[in-house]
Amino acid sequence: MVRRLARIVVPVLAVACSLAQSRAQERAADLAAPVRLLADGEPIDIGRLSKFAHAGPAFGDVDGDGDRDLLVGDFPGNFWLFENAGRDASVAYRRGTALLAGGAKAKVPVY
Ligand SMILES: [Ca+2]
Repeated sequence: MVRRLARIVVPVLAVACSLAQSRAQERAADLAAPVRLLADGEPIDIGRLSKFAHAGPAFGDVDGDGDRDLLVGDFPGNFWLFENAGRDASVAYRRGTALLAGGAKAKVPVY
């Protein structure tokens, strides 16, 4: 009896899991297409600033002028600031520069 029940339940569960996975993939497909951010009209490429291209971006008002700038941390522990010369609704990032802290390049030790 248990084997007969398992022959019915297992295929039903497999179909249910397959449908749930398909719906999850459909929802993921609803995301907007990625947008390449520009700085001074050129695509932002951390690989050009850092010898390692791994990047951790964050948005925040770094310079205190009321709009969100782009701050990117890289793998060696440096930070690159892309000042927003526009507004939050229509960003215009300037070319990336090293973030300074106390007059020196900000850096987080990486072990
Ligand atoms: Ca700002």
